Parts: sequence; C-alpha cells; structure tokens
Amino acid sequence: MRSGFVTLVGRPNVGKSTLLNQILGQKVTIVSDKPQTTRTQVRGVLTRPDAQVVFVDTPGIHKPRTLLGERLNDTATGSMGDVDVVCLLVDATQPVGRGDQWVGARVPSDAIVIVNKIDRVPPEQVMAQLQAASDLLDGGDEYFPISARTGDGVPELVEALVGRLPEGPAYYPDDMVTDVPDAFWVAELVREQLLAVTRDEVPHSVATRVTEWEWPRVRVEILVERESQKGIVIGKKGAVLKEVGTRVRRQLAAGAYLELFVKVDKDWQRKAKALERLGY
Ligand SMILES: Nc1nc2c(ncn2[C@@H]2O[C@H](COP(=O)(O)OP(=O)(O)OP(=O)(O)O)[C@@H](O)[C@H]2O)c(=O)[nH]1
Ligand SMILES: [Mg+2]
Repeated sequence: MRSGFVTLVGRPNVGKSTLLNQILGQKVTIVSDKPQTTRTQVRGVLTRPDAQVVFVDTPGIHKPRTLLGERLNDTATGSMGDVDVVCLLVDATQPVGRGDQWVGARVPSDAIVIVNKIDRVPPEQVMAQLQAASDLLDGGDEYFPISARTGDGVPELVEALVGRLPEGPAYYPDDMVTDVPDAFWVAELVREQLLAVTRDEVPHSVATRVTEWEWPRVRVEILVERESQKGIVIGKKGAVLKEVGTRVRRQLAAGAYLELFVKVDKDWQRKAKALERLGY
C-alpha cells in the first residue's frame, strides 16, 4: 500500500479543479471559466486497493491586488510544504509566460509539470508547450500532457503519482472522498452558479456563506461589494437568483429548500474580519 499527499498548483484558470474532479470521477470542487474560482484548499481522496492519494486543490497563484488575493496565494503556497508530490499545471492554450514563471519559482524543483487542455490545441503546440513548461523548473524531469476535461492522459498521470508516493497506510476511511463540510459545499455551489451567470467585475466581488442550516432548509447569504452589484445578482424580478437556486438544487439531495439573500459588504475582499468569517 502506498499513500500520501499530492498538491495541484498553477496560475488561475489552468484547470486544477477540473483535474481533481476528473481524477475522482466526482465533483468535489467548483469550476468556472473565471479566474480565481477556488479560494480554499480542497482535499479529494482517491482510494484504490493498492494506494490512497490525498489530492489538494488550491487557489490559482497570481499577482495579488487585495487582501483576499494575498490570502489565496498564501493558501496555495502553504499547501506545498509537507506534501509528497507537487503538480505544477500550465495551460496548453496560453503562452507559458510571466505568470507561470512566477509560480514556477515558488514550487519545488522536483515538481511534476502538467500541460492541460490538450484537447484544445494541435499536437505540435502540445510539444512546444511541454518544451516551454520544462524551462520553468530546473530539476523537474517528468512532464504530462493531459486533458482534464476529456480525461486524456489522466490515468497515466495518476499511475506516475502513485509511483512517487512512499509506502504507508491509508489516512482516510476508504469511503471518504472529500473533507469539505456540507454547508461549505452548498455555499460553493451557489458561488459556482453565480460565476456562471454573472460577468465583468461581479464574479470577483461575490462571496457566499451558509447562515442557517435546518435541512432541508438552507439559508445562503451572498455578499457583493457594491450596491450596483446587488441588482445584477438578484436579476430582473429575481430572475438571476431564481436560476441560480434551480441549478444548485439539482445538485443537492431531493427536497432541499434554498433561501438566497444578497447583502452588500463594502470591500469585504480587503477586510480581514470578513475574510475570516468566510473561511478564506
Ligand atoms: N478545453 C478544456 N477546458 C478545460 C480543461 N480543463 C479545464 N478547462 C476549463 O478551464 C476553465 C478553468 O477551469 P478550473 O478547473 O476552474 O481552473 P482552476 O485552475 O481550478 O482555476 P482557479 O480555481 O481559478 O485557480 C473552466 O472553464 C474549465 O472548464 C481541459 O482539459 N480542456
Ligand atoms: Mg480551481
């Protein structure tokens, strides 16, 4: 039996969360096409007869502009200490640039480099990206082209990761897939749908939190930073909230009753107290 921890790091939007969900065959972390979707560490556990791998999804590492941004970076970089393997993801569809170099300088040199989204580019570009990505680390010697979306290359990656883990016992019960608490998960699903339906500056300004949990009744507070964003999130005659509620309920156990409330908390992203309350 092999066991250990594998953390997934990279710039925002490279597909870390999509990869974790693909590996587990189950959604444990939210995904969106907007950068900075993941705001906490999310653990996902893969248990097989011969191995248990505890994956850690992390926020995208970026140049921070707010206290929230700094927290996200700290959460991501903090996840790399004390793990067995660090995976550095890069996006095959974007030039490997300053953002990746910035991340590359912060990961251990024996990290595994993963070029993701190969379903979107021709094979020549995959090769070029692998080459460019290999320059990010001096010591690294393993590179994996994958598509987190289609699963292409993922089994080979998982085998290589298991091979790097030390022998050891399972850390978690074999039926445990994630450590995310139910209330946090519902709040995340609401945020995911808000990210899907809103645009411009709104996605970054949104935070969600469960304030009451009397299953099947769950009350979720949606924070925005400005009065003008409140109207956008509510929508005409509440249309946006209604749509978000419907999409989230479909992903919950039958009978769930969601109450969504929008509140303005000016500049919550810059306030330590607000961030603490949100668990960021
Ligand atoms: N075509 C394609 N799209 C992908 C792939 N992997 C992820 N995506 C898309 O890329 C976007 C970002 O995916 P996420 O998994 O949220 O990225 P992330 O790295 O977790 O982003 P942050 O949490 O913001 O750091 C989403 O729109 C995904 O659907 C892939 O292999 N192929
Ligand atoms: Mg993510």
